[in-house]
Amino acid sequence: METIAAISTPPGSGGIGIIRISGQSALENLRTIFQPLDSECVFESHRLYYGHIVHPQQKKILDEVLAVYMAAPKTYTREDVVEIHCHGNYIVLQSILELLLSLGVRLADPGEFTKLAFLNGRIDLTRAEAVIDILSAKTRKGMDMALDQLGGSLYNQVDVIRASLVRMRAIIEVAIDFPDEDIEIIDHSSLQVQLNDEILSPVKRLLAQAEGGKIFREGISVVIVGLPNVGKSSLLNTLLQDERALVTAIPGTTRDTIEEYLDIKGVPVRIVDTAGIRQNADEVEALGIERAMKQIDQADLILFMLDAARGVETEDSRLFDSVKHKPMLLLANKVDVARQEGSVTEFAAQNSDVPFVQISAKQHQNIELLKDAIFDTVVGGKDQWQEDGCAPNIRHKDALQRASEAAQRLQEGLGLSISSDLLAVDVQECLDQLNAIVGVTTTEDVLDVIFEQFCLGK
Ligand SMILES: Nc1nc2c(ncn2[C@@H]2O[C@H](COP(=O)(O)OP(=O)(O)O)[C@@H](O)[C@H]2O)c(=O)[nH]1
Ligand SMILES: [Mg+2]
Repeated sequence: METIAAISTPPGSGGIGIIRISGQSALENLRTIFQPLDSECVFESHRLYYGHIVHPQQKKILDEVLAVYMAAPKTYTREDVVEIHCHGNYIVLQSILELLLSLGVRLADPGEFTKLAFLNGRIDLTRAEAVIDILSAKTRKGMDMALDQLGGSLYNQVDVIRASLVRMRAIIEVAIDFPDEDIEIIDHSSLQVQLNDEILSPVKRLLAQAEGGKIFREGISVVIVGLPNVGKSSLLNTLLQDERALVTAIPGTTRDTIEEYLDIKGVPVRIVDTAGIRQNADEVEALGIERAMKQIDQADLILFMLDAARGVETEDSRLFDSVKHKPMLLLANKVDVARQEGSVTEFAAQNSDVPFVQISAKQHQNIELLKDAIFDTVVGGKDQWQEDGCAPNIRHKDALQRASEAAQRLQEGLGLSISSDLLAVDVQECLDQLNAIVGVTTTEDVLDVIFEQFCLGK
Protein backbone atom coordinates (compact mmCIF):
# COMPACT_ATOMS: atom_id res chain seq x y z
CA MET A 1 0.00 0.00 0.00
CA GLU A 2 1.13 3.50 -0.84
CA THR A 3 1.64 6.21 1.71
CA ILE A 4 -0.31 9.38 1.00
CA ALA A 5 -0.08 12.96 2.22
CA ALA A 6 -1.91 16.25 1.87
CA ILE A 7 -2.23 19.67 3.45
CA SER A 8 -5.33 19.32 5.62
CA THR A 9 -5.90 22.96 6.52
CA PRO A 10 -7.39 25.46 4.07
CA PRO A 11 -5.24 27.63 1.78
CA GLY A 12 -4.32 31.06 3.07
CA SER A 13 -2.58 31.98 6.29
CA GLY A 14 -3.66 30.94 9.77
CA GLY A 15 -2.32 30.19 13.21
CA ILE A 16 -1.29 26.69 12.26
CA GLY A 17 -1.34 24.53 9.16
CA ILE A 18 -1.43 20.77 9.26
CA ILE A 19 0.03 18.17 6.93
CA ARG A 20 -1.37 14.70 7.26
CA ILE A 21 0.38 11.51 6.17
CA SER A 22 -1.21 8.05 6.14
CA GLY A 23 0.31 4.69 5.32
CA GLN A 24 3.02 2.22 6.17
CA SER A 25 5.97 4.53 5.68
CA ALA A 26 4.45 7.49 7.55
CA LEU A 27 6.70 7.13 10.61
CA GLU A 28 9.80 6.49 8.53
CA ASN A 29 9.06 9.63 6.52
CA LEU A 30 8.68 11.61 9.71
CA ARG A 31 12.01 10.36 11.01
CA THR A 32 13.65 11.43 7.75
CA ILE A 33 12.50 15.03 7.82
CA PHE A 34 11.88 15.80 11.51
CA GLN A 35 14.56 16.70 14.01
CA PRO A 36 13.06 16.44 17.51
CA LEU A 37 14.41 18.62 20.28
CA ASP A 38 15.05 15.44 22.23
CA SER A 39 17.32 13.44 19.95
CA GLU A 40 16.50 10.25 21.93
CA CYS A 41 12.82 10.59 21.07
CA VAL A 42 11.12 7.24 20.38
CA PHE A 43 7.87 8.52 18.87
CA GLU A 44 5.40 7.09 21.29
CA SER A 45 2.02 6.78 19.62
CA HIS A 46 -0.43 9.69 19.96
CA ARG A 47 2.13 12.06 21.54
CA LEU A 48 3.13 15.47 20.27
CA TYR A 49 6.83 16.15 19.78
CA TYR A 50 8.46 19.52 19.36
CA GLY A 51 11.20 20.02 16.78
CA HIS A 52 12.11 21.17 13.29
CA ILE A 53 11.46 19.99 9.78
CA VAL A 54 14.88 19.86 8.17
CA HIS A 55 15.64 19.09 4.53
CA PRO A 56 17.70 15.87 4.76
CA GLN A 57 20.21 16.80 2.03
CA GLN A 58 20.35 20.59 2.20
CA LYS A 59 20.15 20.55 6.03
CA LYS A 60 17.93 23.59 5.73
CA ILE A 61 15.27 24.23 8.39
CA LEU A 62 11.88 24.47 6.72
CA ASP A 63 9.81 25.20 9.84
CA GLU A 64 9.52 24.83 13.58
CA VAL A 65 6.73 22.31 14.22
CA LEU A 66 4.89 19.91 16.46
CA ALA A 67 4.64 16.38 15.11
CA VAL A 68 2.56 13.42 16.17
CA TYR A 69 2.75 9.80 15.15
CA MET A 70 -0.42 7.72 15.58
CA ALA A 71 0.01 3.97 15.26
CA ALA A 72 -2.60 1.91 13.43
CA PRO A 73 -5.36 0.99 14.03
CA LYS A 74 -6.47 3.77 16.39
CA THR A 75 -6.30 6.46 13.71
CA TYR A 76 -8.54 8.28 11.29
CA THR A 77 -7.69 5.94 8.41
CA ARG A 78 -6.85 2.86 10.52
CA GLU A 79 -3.38 3.03 8.97
CA ASP A 80 -0.33 4.62 10.58
CA VAL A 81 -0.92 8.37 10.54
CA VAL A 82 1.46 11.28 11.07
CA GLU A 83 0.44 14.89 11.46
CA ILE A 84 2.83 17.78 11.25
CA HIS A 85 1.59 21.01 12.80
CA CYS A 86 3.41 23.85 11.10
CA HIS A 87 2.99 27.59 11.02
CA GLY A 88 -0.08 28.39 8.98
CA ASN A 89 1.72 29.65 5.90
CA TYR A 90 0.96 28.03 2.61
CA ILE A 91 4.52 28.36 1.27
CA VAL A 92 5.86 26.50 4.30
CA LEU A 93 3.19 23.81 4.03
CA GLN A 94 3.79 23.42 0.31
CA SER A 95 7.56 23.05 0.71
CA ILE A 96 7.15 20.37 3.39
CA LEU A 97 4.58 18.56 1.26
CA GLU A 98 6.93 18.66 -1.73
CA LEU A 99 9.71 17.26 0.42
CA LEU A 100 7.46 14.35 1.36
CA LEU A 101 6.52 13.75 -2.26
CA SER A 102 10.21 13.64 -3.16
CA LEU A 103 10.53 10.77 -0.66
CA GLY A 104 7.99 8.73 -2.64
CA VAL A 105 4.84 9.71 -0.77
CA ARG A 106 1.84 10.20 -3.08
CA LEU A 107 -0.40 13.26 -2.97
CA ALA A 108 -3.78 12.20 -1.53
CA ASP A 109 -6.94 12.60 -3.59
CA PRO A 110 -9.75 14.72 -2.18
CA GLY A 111 -11.51 12.70 0.51
CA GLU A 112 -8.98 9.89 0.35
CA PHE A 113 -8.29 9.79 4.09
CA THR A 114 -11.99 9.42 4.79
CA LYS A 115 -12.32 6.89 1.99
CA LEU A 116 -9.59 4.83 3.66
CA ALA A 117 -11.50 5.05 6.93
CA PHE A 118 -14.48 3.60 5.09
CA LEU A 119 -12.60 0.97 3.09
CA ASN A 120 -10.71 -0.14 6.20
CA GLY A 121 -14.02 -0.61 8.02
CA ARG A 122 -13.72 2.09 10.66
CA ILE A 123 -16.83 3.93 9.52
CA ASP A 124 -19.75 2.99 7.30
CA LEU A 125 -20.79 5.06 4.32
CA THR A 126 -23.41 7.13 6.18
CA ARG A 127 -20.73 8.21 8.66
CA ALA A 128 -18.33 9.08 5.84
CA GLU A 129 -21.04 11.23 4.30
CA ALA A 130 -21.62 12.83 7.69
CA VAL A 131 -18.02 14.07 7.54
CA ILE A 132 -18.87 15.95 4.31
CA ASP A 133 -21.90 17.44 6.01
CA ILE A 134 -19.84 18.50 9.02
CA LEU A 135 -17.36 20.29 6.78
CA SER A 136 -20.09 22.10 4.86
CA ALA A 137 -22.71 22.74 7.56
CA LYS A 138 -23.92 26.34 7.43
CA THR A 139 -25.76 26.49 10.73
CA ARG A 140 -25.40 25.00 14.19
CA LYS A 141 -28.46 22.87 13.60
CA GLY A 142 -27.07 21.49 10.35
CA MET A 143 -23.90 20.70 12.26
CA ASP A 144 -25.80 18.89 15.03
CA MET A 145 -27.60 16.85 12.42
CA ALA A 146 -24.32 15.85 10.80
CA LEU A 147 -22.78 14.98 14.17
CA ASP A 148 -25.74 12.74 14.96
CA GLN A 149 -25.17 10.93 11.71
CA LEU A 150 -21.46 10.60 12.43
CA GLY A 151 -22.49 9.08 15.74
CA GLY A 152 -24.37 6.41 13.81
CA SER A 153 -27.97 7.64 14.08
CA LEU A 154 -28.81 6.76 10.49
CA TYR A 155 -26.62 3.66 10.39
CA ASN A 156 -28.29 2.23 13.49
CA GLN A 157 -31.81 2.77 12.19
CA VAL A 158 -31.00 1.20 8.82
CA ASP A 159 -29.16 -1.64 10.51
CA VAL A 160 -32.20 -2.66 12.55
CA ILE A 161 -34.27 -2.86 9.36
CA ARG A 162 -31.55 -4.86 7.62
CA ALA A 163 -31.40 -7.37 10.45
CA SER A 164 -35.12 -7.91 10.25
CA LEU A 165 -34.95 -8.43 6.50
CA VAL A 166 -32.20 -10.99 6.91
CA ARG A 167 -34.43 -12.96 9.31
CA MET A 168 -37.29 -12.74 6.86
CA ARG A 169 -35.08 -13.93 4.03
CA ALA A 170 -34.06 -16.96 6.09
CA ILE A 171 -37.69 -17.99 6.57
CA ILE A 172 -38.43 -17.63 2.88
CA GLU A 173 -35.29 -19.53 1.88
CA VAL A 174 -36.31 -22.49 4.01
CA ALA A 175 -39.56 -22.57 2.08
CA ILE A 176 -37.65 -22.54 -1.22
CA ASP A 177 -35.63 -25.54 -0.04
CA PHE A 178 -38.79 -27.47 0.77
CA PRO A 179 -41.11 -26.53 -2.09
CA ASP A 180 -43.70 -29.18 -1.23
CA GLU A 181 -44.38 -27.74 2.19
CA ASP A 182 -44.07 -24.14 0.96
CA ILE A 183 -47.45 -22.93 2.13
CA GLU A 184 -47.17 -24.56 5.54
CA ILE A 185 -43.71 -23.25 6.32
CA ILE A 186 -44.52 -19.61 5.67
CA ASP A 187 -47.15 -18.04 7.84
CA HIS A 188 -48.05 -15.38 5.31
CA SER A 189 -50.17 -13.21 7.53
CA SER A 190 -47.67 -13.03 10.35
CA LEU A 191 -44.94 -12.21 7.83
CA GLN A 192 -47.14 -9.43 6.51
CA VAL A 193 -47.46 -7.93 9.97
CA GLN A 194 -43.73 -8.23 10.54
CA LEU A 195 -43.02 -6.65 7.16
CA ASN A 196 -45.24 -3.70 7.95
CA ASP A 197 -43.97 -3.07 11.48
CA GLU A 198 -40.29 -3.77 11.01
CA ILE A 199 -39.67 -2.67 7.44
CA LEU A 200 -42.32 -0.59 5.72
CA SER A 201 -43.11 1.74 8.63
CA PRO A 202 -39.53 2.53 9.60
CA VAL A 203 -38.53 3.01 5.95
CA LYS A 204 -41.41 5.44 5.49
CA ARG A 205 -40.44 7.30 8.64
CA LEU A 206 -36.90 7.69 7.34
CA LEU A 207 -38.28 8.97 4.04
CA ALA A 208 -40.32 11.59 5.87
CA GLN A 209 -37.23 12.66 7.81
CA ALA A 210 -35.32 13.17 4.56
CA GLU A 211 -37.56 16.15 3.76
CA GLY A 212 -36.46 18.09 6.81
CA GLY A 213 -32.87 17.03 6.33
CA LYS A 214 -32.74 18.64 2.93
CA ILE A 215 -33.91 21.98 4.31
CA PHE A 216 -31.36 22.07 7.12
CA ARG A 217 -28.53 20.67 5.00
CA GLU A 218 -28.97 22.61 1.77
CA GLY A 219 -30.99 25.57 2.98
CA ILE A 220 -33.64 27.50 1.14
CA SER A 221 -33.79 30.47 -1.14
CA VAL A 222 -36.04 33.37 -0.20
CA VAL A 223 -36.64 36.23 -2.62
CA ILE A 224 -38.03 39.65 -1.68
CA VAL A 225 -40.39 40.87 -4.39
CA GLY A 226 -42.36 44.07 -4.75
CA LEU A 227 -42.67 47.34 -6.64
CA PRO A 228 -39.87 49.91 -6.39
CA ASN A 229 -39.60 51.77 -3.09
CA VAL A 230 -41.75 49.47 -0.93
CA GLY A 231 -38.69 48.76 1.26
CA LYS A 232 -37.19 45.52 -0.05
CA SER A 233 -33.56 46.58 0.36
CA SER A 234 -34.33 47.98 3.79
CA LEU A 235 -35.66 44.58 4.83
CA LEU A 236 -32.55 42.82 3.50
CA ASN A 237 -30.38 45.18 5.52
CA THR A 238 -32.49 44.76 8.63
CA LEU A 239 -32.41 40.97 8.38
CA LEU A 240 -28.64 41.05 7.92
CA GLN A 241 -28.18 43.78 10.52
CA ASP A 242 -25.94 45.41 7.97
CA GLU A 243 -26.13 48.18 5.37
CA ARG A 244 -25.62 45.71 2.56
CA ALA A 245 -27.92 47.19 -0.07
CA LEU A 246 -28.28 50.83 -1.04
CA VAL A 247 -31.45 52.35 0.31
CA THR A 248 -32.76 55.64 -1.05
CA ALA A 249 -36.13 57.26 -1.51
CA ILE A 250 -35.55 57.15 -5.29
CA PRO A 251 -37.54 54.36 -6.95
CA GLY A 252 -35.33 52.00 -8.98
CA THR A 253 -32.23 52.25 -6.74
CA THR A 254 -31.63 48.50 -6.73
CA ARG A 255 -30.79 47.48 -10.26
CA ASP A 256 -29.24 44.07 -9.72
CA THR A 257 -30.09 41.17 -7.46
CA ILE A 258 -28.20 41.08 -4.17
CA GLU A 259 -27.91 37.86 -2.20
CA GLU A 260 -26.65 37.08 1.27
CA TYR A 261 -26.84 34.23 3.75
CA LEU A 262 -28.80 34.21 6.95
CA ASP A 263 -29.43 31.67 9.73
CA ILE A 264 -33.12 31.51 10.56
CA LYS A 265 -33.60 29.17 13.51
CA GLY A 266 -31.03 26.78 12.06
CA VAL A 267 -32.16 26.93 8.45
CA PRO A 268 -29.50 28.33 6.11
CA VAL A 269 -31.41 30.94 4.14
CA ARG A 270 -30.14 32.53 0.98
CA ILE A 271 -31.96 35.84 0.89
CA VAL A 272 -32.22 37.72 -2.36
CA ASP A 273 -33.11 41.38 -2.81
CA THR A 274 -34.32 42.18 -6.28
CA ALA A 275 -34.80 45.20 -8.45
CA GLY A 276 -38.33 46.45 -7.90
CA ILE A 277 -40.46 45.21 -10.74
CA ARG A 278 -42.26 47.90 -12.69
CA GLN A 279 -43.13 48.77 -16.23
CA ASN A 280 -41.38 51.65 -18.06
CA ALA A 281 -38.00 50.83 -16.49
CA ASP A 282 -34.83 52.01 -18.25
CA GLU A 283 -32.48 49.52 -19.91
CA VAL A 284 -30.30 48.71 -16.87
CA GLU A 285 -33.28 48.44 -14.59
CA ALA A 286 -35.02 46.19 -17.12
CA LEU A 287 -32.04 43.81 -17.02
CA GLY A 288 -32.32 43.80 -13.24
CA ILE A 289 -35.99 42.94 -13.55
CA GLU A 290 -35.16 40.04 -15.85
CA ARG A 291 -32.76 38.71 -13.21
CA ALA A 292 -35.41 39.17 -10.57
CA MET A 293 -37.81 37.00 -12.56
CA LYS A 294 -35.17 34.25 -12.75
CA GLN A 295 -34.66 34.37 -9.00
CA ILE A 296 -38.39 34.18 -8.48
CA ASP A 297 -38.52 31.03 -10.60
CA GLN A 298 -35.91 29.32 -8.45
CA ALA A 299 -37.15 30.59 -5.09
CA ASP A 300 -38.43 28.29 -2.36
CA LEU A 301 -40.33 31.18 -0.82
CA ILE A 302 -41.35 34.67 -1.96
CA LEU A 303 -41.68 37.57 0.45
CA PHE A 304 -44.16 39.74 -1.38
CA MET A 305 -43.96 43.27 -0.07
CA LEU A 306 -46.61 45.97 -0.05
CA ASP A 307 -46.16 49.54 1.16
CA ALA A 308 -48.62 50.38 3.93
CA ALA A 309 -47.81 54.07 3.58
CA ARG A 310 -48.74 54.09 -0.10
CA GLY A 311 -51.47 51.46 -0.13
CA VAL A 312 -52.19 48.81 -2.74
CA GLU A 313 -52.32 49.86 -6.36
CA THR A 314 -53.17 48.02 -9.56
CA GLU A 315 -49.54 47.35 -10.33
CA ASP A 316 -49.09 45.68 -6.91
CA SER A 317 -51.93 43.26 -7.58
CA ARG A 318 -50.75 42.57 -11.11
CA LEU A 319 -47.26 41.67 -9.82
CA PHE A 320 -48.81 39.65 -7.00
CA ASP A 321 -50.85 37.60 -9.49
CA SER A 322 -47.74 36.85 -11.55
CA VAL A 323 -45.94 35.24 -8.58
CA LYS A 324 -48.94 33.74 -6.81
CA HIS A 325 -48.06 30.20 -7.94
CA LYS A 326 -45.03 30.21 -5.60
CA PRO A 327 -45.04 29.57 -1.84
CA MET A 328 -45.42 33.05 -0.45
CA LEU A 329 -45.63 35.35 2.57
CA LEU A 330 -47.42 38.67 2.21
CA LEU A 331 -45.70 41.58 3.95
CA ALA A 332 -47.04 45.00 4.68
CA ASN A 333 -44.02 47.23 5.23
CA LYS A 334 -43.78 50.73 6.75
CA VAL A 335 -46.46 50.04 9.36
CA ASP A 336 -44.77 52.83 11.36
CA VAL A 337 -46.29 55.29 8.87
CA ALA A 338 -49.24 53.20 7.74
CA ARG A 339 -51.47 55.85 6.25
CA GLN A 340 -53.06 53.37 3.85
CA GLU A 341 -53.32 50.42 6.20
CA GLY A 342 -56.92 49.81 5.19
CA SER A 343 -56.23 48.92 1.57
CA VAL A 344 -53.37 46.63 2.62
CA THR A 345 -55.34 44.67 5.22
CA GLU A 346 -58.21 44.40 2.78
CA PHE A 347 -55.82 42.95 0.19
CA ALA A 348 -54.55 40.48 2.80
CA ALA A 349 -58.11 39.47 3.64
CA GLN A 350 -58.84 38.80 -0.03
CA ASN A 351 -55.81 36.53 -0.14
CA SER A 352 -56.27 34.91 3.22
CA ASP A 353 -54.57 31.69 2.07
CA VAL A 354 -51.25 33.58 2.08
CA PRO A 355 -49.79 34.20 5.56
CA PHE A 356 -49.69 37.94 6.30
CA VAL A 357 -47.10 39.78 8.40
CA GLN A 358 -46.99 43.51 9.13
CA ILE A 359 -43.54 44.95 9.61
CA SER A 360 -41.42 48.01 9.58
CA ALA A 361 -38.09 47.28 7.96
CA LYS A 362 -36.76 50.68 8.94
CA GLN A 363 -37.92 50.62 12.56
CA HIS A 364 -37.14 46.88 12.99
CA GLN A 365 -40.71 46.07 13.98
CA ASN A 366 -41.96 42.46 13.91
CA ILE A 367 -38.78 41.15 12.34
CA GLU A 368 -38.66 38.16 14.73
CA LEU A 369 -42.29 37.46 13.86
CA LEU A 370 -41.34 37.48 10.19
CA LYS A 371 -38.49 35.03 10.82
CA ASP A 372 -40.88 32.72 12.66
CA ALA A 373 -43.31 32.90 9.75
CA ILE A 374 -40.52 32.07 7.25
CA PHE A 375 -39.45 29.11 9.38
CA ASP A 376 -42.98 27.79 9.83
CA THR A 377 -43.77 28.08 6.14
CA VAL A 378 -40.70 26.22 4.89
CA VAL A 379 -40.16 23.76 7.69
CA GLY A 380 -43.72 23.11 8.83
CA GLY A 381 -43.65 19.73 10.55
CA LYS A 382 -40.61 18.63 8.58
CA ASP A 383 -38.05 18.98 11.37
CA GLN A 384 -38.86 15.53 12.60
CA TRP A 385 -35.21 14.53 12.43
CA GLN A 386 -34.70 16.44 15.65
CA GLU A 387 -36.62 13.85 17.63
CA ASP A 388 -35.38 10.87 15.68
CA GLY A 389 -31.90 12.26 15.26
CA CYS A 390 -31.30 11.50 11.64
CA ALA A 391 -31.90 13.05 8.27
CA PRO A 392 -31.24 10.92 5.20
CA ASN A 393 -29.69 12.78 2.26
CA ILE A 394 -30.81 12.55 -1.34
CA ARG A 395 -28.79 9.40 -2.05
CA HIS A 396 -30.24 7.68 1.00
CA LYS A 397 -33.68 8.90 0.06
CA ASP A 398 -33.44 7.38 -3.39
CA ALA A 399 -32.38 4.01 -1.97
CA LEU A 400 -35.10 4.17 0.71
CA GLN A 401 -37.66 4.86 -1.99
CA ARG A 402 -36.60 1.75 -3.90
CA ALA A 403 -36.47 -0.30 -0.71
CA SER A 404 -39.99 0.84 0.08
CA GLU A 405 -41.22 -0.16 -3.37
CA ALA A 406 -39.67 -3.61 -3.05
CA ALA A 407 -41.22 -4.02 0.40
CA GLN A 408 -44.59 -3.04 -0.99
CA ARG A 409 -44.30 -5.63 -3.76
CA LEU A 410 -43.37 -8.17 -1.13
CA GLN A 411 -46.40 -7.19 0.91
CA GLU A 412 -48.68 -7.76 -2.06
CA GLY A 413 -46.92 -11.01 -2.93
CA LEU A 414 -47.49 -12.32 0.59
CA GLY A 415 -51.16 -11.44 0.29
CA LEU A 416 -51.44 -13.41 -2.92
CA SER A 417 -49.42 -16.31 -1.49
CA ILE A 418 -47.13 -16.33 -4.50
CA SER A 419 -44.24 -18.76 -4.59
CA SER A 420 -41.34 -18.26 -2.23
CA ASP A 421 -38.65 -17.87 -4.86
CA LEU A 422 -40.49 -14.83 -6.20
CA LEU A 423 -40.85 -13.41 -2.68
CA ALA A 424 -37.15 -13.90 -2.21
CA VAL A 425 -36.41 -11.60 -5.15
CA ASP A 426 -38.13 -8.65 -3.50
CA VAL A 427 -36.61 -9.36 -0.10
CA GLN A 428 -33.19 -9.33 -1.70
CA GLU A 429 -33.88 -6.11 -3.62
CA CYS A 430 -35.03 -4.39 -0.45
CA LEU A 431 -31.95 -5.60 1.40
CA ASP A 432 -29.62 -4.54 -1.43
CA GLN A 433 -30.98 -1.01 -1.29
CA LEU A 434 -30.47 -0.74 2.46
CA ASN A 435 -27.01 -2.24 2.12
CA ALA A 436 -26.15 0.42 -0.43
CA ILE A 437 -27.05 3.14 2.09
CA VAL A 438 -24.52 1.93 4.63
CA GLY A 439 -21.96 0.99 1.99
CA VAL A 440 -22.04 -2.80 2.06
CA THR A 441 -22.86 -3.14 -1.63
CA THR A 442 -22.06 0.27 -3.00
CA THR A 443 -20.49 0.31 -6.44
CA GLU A 444 -17.11 1.92 -7.11
CA ASP A 445 -18.56 4.72 -9.23
CA VAL A 446 -21.05 5.71 -6.52
CA LEU A 447 -18.19 5.78 -4.02
CA ASP A 448 -16.20 8.01 -6.38
CA VAL A 449 -19.08 10.46 -6.61
CA ILE A 450 -19.37 10.59 -2.82
CA PHE A 451 -15.71 11.08 -2.03
CA GLU A 452 -15.16 13.61 -4.80
CA GLN A 453 -17.28 16.02 -2.76
CA PHE A 454 -14.57 16.24 -0.12
CA CYS A 455 -11.90 18.83 0.04
CA LEU A 456 -8.25 17.96 -0.21
CA GLY A 457 -6.68 16.62 2.95
CA LYS A 458 -9.82 15.16 4.51
N1 LIG B 1 -41.11 54.89 7.36
C1 LIG B 1 -40.56 53.82 6.78
N2 LIG B 1 -39.81 53.99 5.68
C2 LIG B 1 -39.26 52.89 5.13
C3 LIG B 1 -39.43 51.58 5.70
N3 LIG B 1 -38.76 50.70 4.93
C4 LIG B 1 -38.18 51.42 3.93
N4 LIG B 1 -38.47 52.73 4.05
C5 LIG B 1 -38.04 53.82 3.15
O1 LIG B 1 -38.57 53.59 1.86
C6 LIG B 1 -37.64 54.04 0.87
C7 LIG B 1 -37.36 52.91 -0.10
O2 LIG B 1 -36.68 51.87 0.59
P1 LIG B 1 -35.85 50.75 -0.17
O3 LIG B 1 -35.45 49.76 0.85
O4 LIG B 1 -34.77 51.35 -1.00
O5 LIG B 1 -36.98 50.16 -1.11
P2 LIG B 1 -36.82 49.16 -2.36
O6 LIG B 1 -36.83 49.99 -3.58
O7 LIG B 1 -38.04 48.31 -2.30
O8 LIG B 1 -35.57 48.40 -2.18
C8 LIG B 1 -36.43 54.51 1.62
O9 LIG B 1 -36.49 55.92 1.74
C9 LIG B 1 -36.55 53.86 2.97
O10 LIG B 1 -35.91 54.56 4.00
C10 LIG B 1 -40.21 51.47 6.88
O11 LIG B 1 -40.42 50.41 7.45
N5 LIG B 1 -40.76 52.62 7.36
MG1 LIG C 1 -33.98 48.21 -3.42
